[in-house]
Amino acid sequence: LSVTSINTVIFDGQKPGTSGLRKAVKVFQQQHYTENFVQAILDAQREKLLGSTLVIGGDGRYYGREAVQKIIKIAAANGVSKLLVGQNGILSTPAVSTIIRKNKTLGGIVLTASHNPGGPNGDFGIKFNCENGGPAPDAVTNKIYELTKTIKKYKIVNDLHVDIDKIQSFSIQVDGKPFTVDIIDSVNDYTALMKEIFDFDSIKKLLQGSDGNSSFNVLIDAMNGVTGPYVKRIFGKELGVSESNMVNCVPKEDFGGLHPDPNLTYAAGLVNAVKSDPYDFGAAFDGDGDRNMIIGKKAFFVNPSDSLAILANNLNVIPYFRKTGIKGYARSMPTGAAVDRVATKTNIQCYEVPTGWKYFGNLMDAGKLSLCGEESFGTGSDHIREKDGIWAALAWLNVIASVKKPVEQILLDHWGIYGRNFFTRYDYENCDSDKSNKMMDYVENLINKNDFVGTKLKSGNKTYVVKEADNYSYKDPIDGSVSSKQGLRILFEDGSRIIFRLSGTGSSGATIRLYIESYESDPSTFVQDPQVILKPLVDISLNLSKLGEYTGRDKPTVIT
Ligand code: VG1
Ligand code: CO
Repeated sequence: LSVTSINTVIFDGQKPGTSGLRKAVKVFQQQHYTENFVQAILDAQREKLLGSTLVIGGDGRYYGREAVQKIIKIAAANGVSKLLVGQNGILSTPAVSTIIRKNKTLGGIVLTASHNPGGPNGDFGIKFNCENGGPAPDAVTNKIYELTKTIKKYKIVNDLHVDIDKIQSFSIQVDGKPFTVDIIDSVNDYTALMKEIFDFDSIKKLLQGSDGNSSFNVLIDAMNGVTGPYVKRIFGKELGVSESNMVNCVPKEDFGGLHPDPNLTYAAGLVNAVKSDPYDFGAAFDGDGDRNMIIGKKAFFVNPSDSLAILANNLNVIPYFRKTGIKGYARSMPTGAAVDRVATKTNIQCYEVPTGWKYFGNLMDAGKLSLCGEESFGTGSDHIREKDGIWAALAWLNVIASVKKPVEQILLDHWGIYGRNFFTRYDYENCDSDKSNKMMDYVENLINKNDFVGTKLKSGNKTYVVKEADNYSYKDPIDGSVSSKQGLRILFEDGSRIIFRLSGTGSSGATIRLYIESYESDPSTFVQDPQVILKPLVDISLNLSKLGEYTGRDKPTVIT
C-alpha cells in the first residue's frame, strides 16, 4: 500500500482543554477535521515517531470506530511501526495508561469525551497520552495546537482497513516498510494489574461473606460506558459478584441516553437503588472509566475529597503500597483539603496542583507521589498516570475488608480524628461564554483591589475575613514550568475557601464551577448537611460575584 498526501483546510479552535480536544460529534465529522488533529498529534512527536508504537482505544462512544480507522490509516502513513488497538476500539482511559506503560510505547491516543453525553448529537474527543502513560502536559498540547493552526496537508494510507472486532495481529507493507496493527483484548492487562495491586482474596471474602460475617452487598453501575467489560471481568469473574449486582454493563455508543457522569445528579439511578434496597456499597464510573462515585448503605455519600483522605489514611492495607511505600499525596487546588490533614499527621508530603490529571504526572515520575485525587470524582495512584474509577472502588473494598467497618462508620471515625472539611461544588452548565467571562473578570478585578485582603464578608451570624486572594498560578516543582490563571481563589483566615473556575472540558458555551470549603472541628457538626454548614459561604460567593445577574441563573445545574 502507498501513502497519499491530502491538501487540507485549517480549523480554528483545535485547542485541547483540561483533558484533550472535546467537541460535538458533528464538528469531528467535518471533512478533514479529525485527520488534521491526528496529524498534528503525530507531528508534535516528530523525531520519535518513526518506528514507534502507539496504543489506540476509547470509551466506545459514537464515532469512535470511524476515528480508530482514520488513526490507523494516518499512523501507517506517518512512519509509525505498530499500533496496539483495543478490540472493537474499546479501552478505558486507565487501561490505555496501563498498556502504554506495560509496553513502553511512545504514547497513546484516547478517543473519549469522558463524562460528556455521546451519540450523534453528543460529544466526541481525542486525547494524546505520552510515554509515561499520562495525559500530555501543556507543553505538548500547546505544540499540537500550534501545528493545527498551520497544517497544509496530512498523510494517509487510504486503502488500509483493519477488522478491529477480531483479536489478531495484522501486518502489511507501507511503502516497503512493515506496519503492524495488533487488536488486543481490552481488559486483560488492566485486570492483571489490579490483581497485583489489591488483595483479591480478602475482597472476595468480604463480598461473599465468611467467618460468620454475612456477605457485603454491592451495586456497581457502569453507566453504559466503557467500564462494563472491566466490571464484568473483575467484579463478576474474579470477585464473584452476581450479574444482578452489576448494572448498565454493556458499552453503548450513546450511553443509552445517560449522562455518564458519576455524581448525585447524573447517577441518580444508582443512588435511588442503594437508598431503597439493602446494599452496603455502591459505585459508579464515568464514560471512559477514570471517575468514580462511592456511596455506602442507604446511599450515604462519600465526597471525593473525603474519599482521598480516607484512602490516604488507610493506604497501608493495600499490598501495592506496602511494597512501594507511601511517597507523597497530592490533590488539585479546588479539592477539599481533608487529605492535607492526614499528610500533616503522618508527616508525608502533600502537593497542590491545578485542575487536571496531567499535573500529577511529573511528581509521580519523580517518585514523589503515591496517591492523588480531585474533587471531581477522580482518585488514583502512581500505578498508572490517569485517575482510575475501578481502582478507586477496589481500593475502598480492600480498606473495608481490612478495617471491617461500614462506609459511614469509616467516615465518622475519620472525622472524629481529623475534623471535617465540609466541601461543596456548584456547577452552572451551559452558560453564555461572554457573560461568564465578564463575571470572572469582574470577580478578578474585585479580589485584586488593594483593600480586598482584610475585608470582612458577612452572612447571617457568620463573618469571614479575607486572608489572601489571587488567580491561582502553579510552578511545577520538577520541570519548573508555570501554569497561570488556574482559578480565582479567596482564602479566609479560618481556612475556609471560595474558588471560581471556568470548566475546560465543555464542548460549547461555558460552565462556571464554584467550589466552597470550610473546616469544622466541633463533632456536633460532623453529621450535618454540608449545604447547611456552607450556606453562609455560598451566599457570600453568589453576592460577591453577581453570578445571578451575569448568567441569569438562580440555581446550579449540579450540586456536589
Ligand atoms: C473536569 C474536572 C477535572 C478533571 C477533568 C477531566 O475539568 O473538574 O477535575 O480532571 O474534568 O476529567 P473541568 O476543566 O471541566 O473543570 V475526565 O473524567 O473528563 O477525563
Ligand atoms: Co473521565
